[in-house]
Amino acid sequence: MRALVADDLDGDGTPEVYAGAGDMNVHALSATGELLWGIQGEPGVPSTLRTGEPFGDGRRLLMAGSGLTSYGGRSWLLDAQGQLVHLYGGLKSAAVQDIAAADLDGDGTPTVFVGTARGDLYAWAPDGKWPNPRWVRNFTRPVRALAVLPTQPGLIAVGADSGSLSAFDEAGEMAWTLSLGSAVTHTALVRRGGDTLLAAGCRTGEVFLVTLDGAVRARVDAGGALQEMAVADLDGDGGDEILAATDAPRRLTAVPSR
Ligand SMILES: [Ca+2]
Ligand SMILES: [Ca+2]
Repeated sequence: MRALVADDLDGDGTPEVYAGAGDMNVHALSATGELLWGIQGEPGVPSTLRTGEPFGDGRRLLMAGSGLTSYGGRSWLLDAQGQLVHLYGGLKSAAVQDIAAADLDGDGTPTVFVGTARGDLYAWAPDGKWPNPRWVRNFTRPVRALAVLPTQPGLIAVGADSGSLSAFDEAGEMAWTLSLGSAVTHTALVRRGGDTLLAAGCRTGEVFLVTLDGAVRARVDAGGALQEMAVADLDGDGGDEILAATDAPRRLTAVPSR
């Protein structure tokens, strides 16, 4: 199993579970664990699964990206019934690392952002076709993590192995960039005292808290190689804790919100 996401794509009030597996299939399960369907969207292991509304029409769709063993490095959209809605890419040998869909400029049309192991961030029109993305930016090293920033207008934040954390508007103009000194592998939005901040987790285990206009506010060290990061308000005080799973040492650290 390479990727998991739960969302109510069919809108019946109960989430389904979607799993990307090593058999190259995306599997859908009901909330009670019943297998609904499994389909192969394209040759390659669906190692990235996200959900969103890439057409801005209220239709929630599954956004899947090929990672391991992919030769195409493509991304595709599936509906709740497992029907292929659209395919992006032709990104030869570039494994997809993260996908996000957002209408950052509020014009009613979202953009589908795809970050790849070749270091490219592709911005696709929802119905865009290879080889004509809206724009491409290259980070020289693999792109690892995307985050949609709730600014006005919105921005897409991009973390890359080069250690850069950057934010772009929907037209592809860079709003700000930081060099964090170590590969930025995870990003998440964090609530702190009425503010929203961007947490950027680095491979070394350092987690930077960054304002949405690109200023480093704090840095904590999870003390090991970062494997996975999540945020949750564990103590219910209105501020999010940051959960960091590390290797060497293998442990789970909760960074308190205060
Ligand atoms: Ca449902
Ligand atoms: Ca837009």
